[in-house]
Amino acid sequence: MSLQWYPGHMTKARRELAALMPSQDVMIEVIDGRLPKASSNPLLAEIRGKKPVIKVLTKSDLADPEVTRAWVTYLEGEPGVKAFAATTDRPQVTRKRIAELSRHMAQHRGPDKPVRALIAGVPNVGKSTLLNTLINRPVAKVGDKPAVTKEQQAVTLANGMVITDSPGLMWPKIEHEPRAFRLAFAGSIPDTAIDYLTIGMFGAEYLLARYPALIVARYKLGVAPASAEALLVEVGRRRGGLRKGGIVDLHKAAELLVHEFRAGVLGPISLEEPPVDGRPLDPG
Ligand SMILES: Nc1nc2c(ncn2[C@@H]2O[C@H](COP(=O)(O)OP(=O)(O)OP(=O)(O)O)[C@@H](O)[C@H]2O)c(=O)[nH]1
Ligand SMILES: [Mg+2]
Repeated sequence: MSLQWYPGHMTKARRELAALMPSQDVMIEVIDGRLPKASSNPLLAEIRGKKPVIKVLTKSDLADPEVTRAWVTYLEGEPGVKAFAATTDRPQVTRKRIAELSRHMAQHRGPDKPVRALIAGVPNVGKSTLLNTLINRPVAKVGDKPAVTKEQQAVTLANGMVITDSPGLMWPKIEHEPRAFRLAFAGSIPDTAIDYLTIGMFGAEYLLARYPALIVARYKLGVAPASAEALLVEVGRRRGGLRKGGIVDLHKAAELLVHEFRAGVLGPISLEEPPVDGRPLDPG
């Protein structure tokens, strides 16, 4: 299954990002810490060209810490890239890291000229939240669904740095099925464009394979269910995903599982790991 979700405002967003980038010193690419590869938009690499990038792995409070550390090391192996894991619980750390890294990466600007940085990334990864953290005021609207931001918004920080937030950008067609499923499971694709059962089955299968103990603990199971469908049946029974007559509604159960994952209540979970031998990320 390939996935297509490229609403009209994104064509404009892409054009405006490309128009602004030449005047910027650094791109701050926001990626979801639970899926750093799937949430790296290949169009942004193209728009950025040879400009340096700070990759901010957001929602790292929801990700597996060991896997996140491996991702930061891996991503920093790429030329012109600095990376760090951020969470909304530690706003001072985020402000300090962004100030230091952008100054370091924009040395050509000299100490008297303000650094200009463009925040970009796929939808719902926390770009506007990052802008609000940096300016320490709620200047940008945020929301737990994709495509909240529709226009670029620039602010000037107390240290003079000029930061622009931008609308979440996808690309016209996601060919790689696991990538589409991860983005949908984590919430970067709107519910109207996905089928909960497909995404829930994908998530259930992955969670059982990689984090069975978290599943057993969360749903108070004696042992891990034998299949993804069996897990959805247990979720449906325990979380009110039942139709009349006590039959489990698998669609409803899948939706419940997806929302529990997104809210982080299953525990710290990463959906993908970096390539083991330091291979570059394939563009898929
Ligand atoms: N748990 C957790 N949630 C976060 C973090 N950062 C952002 N969020 C949540 O992620 C959701 C999306 O945040 P936004 O800042 O609106 O995301 P965005 O990338 O600007 O989204 P679009 O404008 O739609 O592209 C909100 O519900 C935020 O509260 C984080 O570090 N941890
Ligand atoms: Mg936004």
